[in-house]
Amino acid sequence: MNLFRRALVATAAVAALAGTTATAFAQDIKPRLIRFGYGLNEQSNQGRAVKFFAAEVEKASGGKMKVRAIGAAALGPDTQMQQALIGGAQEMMVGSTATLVGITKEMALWDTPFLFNSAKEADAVLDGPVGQKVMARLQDKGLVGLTYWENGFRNLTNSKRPVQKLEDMAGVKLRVMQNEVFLNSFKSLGANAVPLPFSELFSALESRTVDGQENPFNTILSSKFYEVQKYLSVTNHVYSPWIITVSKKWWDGLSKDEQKVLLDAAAKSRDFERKDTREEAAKAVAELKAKGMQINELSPAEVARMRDKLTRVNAGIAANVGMDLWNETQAQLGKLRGK
Ligand code: TF8
Repeated sequence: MNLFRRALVATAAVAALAGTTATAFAQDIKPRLIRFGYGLNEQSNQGRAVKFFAAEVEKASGGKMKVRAIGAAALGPDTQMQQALIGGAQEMMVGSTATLVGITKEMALWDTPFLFNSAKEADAVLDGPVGQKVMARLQDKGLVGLTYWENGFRNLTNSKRPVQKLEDMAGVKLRVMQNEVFLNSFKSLGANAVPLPFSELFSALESRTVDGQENPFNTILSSKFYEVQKYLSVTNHVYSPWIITVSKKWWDGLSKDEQKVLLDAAAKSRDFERKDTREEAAKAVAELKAKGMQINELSPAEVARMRDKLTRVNAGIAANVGMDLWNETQAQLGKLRGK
């Protein structure tokens, strides 16, 4: 590089730097410490995306807003963190929408078995008017939802036997997430469903307090469930979103610029997280096999039987979330499917 070009590059670099600091100074941003809790470990897709979010917030705020990421449920299981956010003792978290159903009943929509046929459908509904409406309902309860991340399509693992048909579920003591939809869904499949927080799951599986659980491939891998579960049945019975929430008490005290930093970082983190999760999920089956899990698909006939049993819980979900919301969802899905 000749001298002239080198000088040009240097000037450009200084200008870029000055530009960032100038905007950060012009903005109404105060030093903030954000305690951001989550339930999975640092090496999980959830952990990676929280790290990404933290870096975005620091960058966009010129280092003033610091995100302290606290994983592995060190701040408690989802339900406990939600209460801390509502009370203002913690600023942010990411967790399952399923654990929010007790706070905002409309969240049960996402627990509808076989609601989405693909991640593409899930993105369209979650990011569209229905997803935004459900998210907005959190505000009366003291929470602000920023965006949905992908947890993913859930699959069944257990330590007893391969689940190849409906009857194989009989008597399997299965950990489910803590809400009525999951409880009813798995009871109707014949399992002995036991609600437990995620943070207690590994040891419950290890001690055989429960025989099985259901979660996306990513989590089965990152939480090392393959160490304590032999059989994995590919059921894809429901798509689970994660949701980033903020304490409304705290949020209301932020400037518009500070809120924008968080909203922009959330939007970027969503794209990062979904891509990363999908890439990991695509490789996970082979890895789980290599770790010694015995994996089986279900025949289309068995999936149909399961679907039939599970869709019996739909009427109850529709009534709980409200017929308007239910119909709007079905209408959007119909359009997406070209009907
Ligand atoms: C579950 C969920 C978990 C989430 C996570 C801890 O089984 O799928 O992945 O709750 O945020 O509980």
